[in-house]
Amino acid sequence: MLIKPPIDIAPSGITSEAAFHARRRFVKALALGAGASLVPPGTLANAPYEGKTSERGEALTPEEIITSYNNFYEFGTDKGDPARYAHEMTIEPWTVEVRGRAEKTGKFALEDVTKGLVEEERIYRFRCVEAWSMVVPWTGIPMAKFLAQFEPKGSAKYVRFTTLHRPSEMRGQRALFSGIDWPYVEALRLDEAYHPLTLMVTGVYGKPLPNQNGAPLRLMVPWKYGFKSVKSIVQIAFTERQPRNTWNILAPQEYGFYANVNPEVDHPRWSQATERRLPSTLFNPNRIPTLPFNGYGEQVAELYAGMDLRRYY
Ligand SMILES: Nc1nc2c(c(=O)[nH]1)N[C@H]1C(S)=C(S)[C@@H](COP(=O)(O)O)O[C@H]1N2
Ligand SMILES: [Mo]
Repeated sequence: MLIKPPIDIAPSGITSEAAFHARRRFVKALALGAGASLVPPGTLANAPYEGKTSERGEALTPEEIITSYNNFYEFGTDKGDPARYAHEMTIEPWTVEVRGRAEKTGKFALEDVTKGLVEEERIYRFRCVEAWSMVVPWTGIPMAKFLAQFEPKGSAKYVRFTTLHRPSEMRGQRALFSGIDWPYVEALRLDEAYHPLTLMVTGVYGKPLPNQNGAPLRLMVPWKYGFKSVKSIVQIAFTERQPRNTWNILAPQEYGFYANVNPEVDHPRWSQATERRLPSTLFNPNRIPTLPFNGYGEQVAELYAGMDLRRYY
């Protein structure tokens, strides 16, 4: 596994002394580890997180919050359920099936679909449709590179991602009244999937992705609401027509296909104009304005040129 240093590792501007030394340690570790290959996917050796921020200078959400406050309905609907029960899911071995409009289809071992692909660290804002948000240092493979290895055909216009369906290990899938028609599915237009910001995530905070965050592979599209970022992916399908997605099937009036973060289009039951940036408490709610496309408009707005974003929500 090749490891590329985080893109914002270059010393720039004013840095705290601790962060400076942490960076030096990291650069040293990189130098020592150059050519080493015994690093599990999702691992960035000794990545320094002290004093790290997003490109807008926002502090990272603590790792303990990112890995204990989750949505992963396969393990229950309480925010604590995934951290409590996701260890019951076996992630080794892991197989990914590729089907549809591509030259290379079939069943592949996880090692074979990540082999030779360079992982990067990306610090992204992450905004749930429920109006809470985090700033997360993800590790992952640019989705364009991940998908290109399957050689999608010209007729492929969308890509659909499907989560593991294994009721014996996912107690939420055994629940009688879950409402969701398992497995959880999500999809993107192929040009959205190929956008340089879109990531196939394998890790967080420099470590392999914990099960509750969607190990071993999950989608990340930082300008869209969190429900698009489907977890624990076992199938990828290239399609000509727009696939349905789980939350759109469940409540089409509330959740669309596009799900671009948009402070001007409210959820029918609550406002999307602001968000609670975690950590958020009763006394310090940390409520901040929500930005169009979650602050990534400059990079992605052109994908939707000419589209009525109230209609295509
Ligand atoms: N398979 C699956 N993927 C899923 C979900 C889910 O319930 N099942 N929840 C989604 C929602 S609503 C959000 S906000 C994010 C939460 O990701 P996190 O727990 O890593 O913060 O995962 C998304 N991916
Ligand atoms: Mo969400």
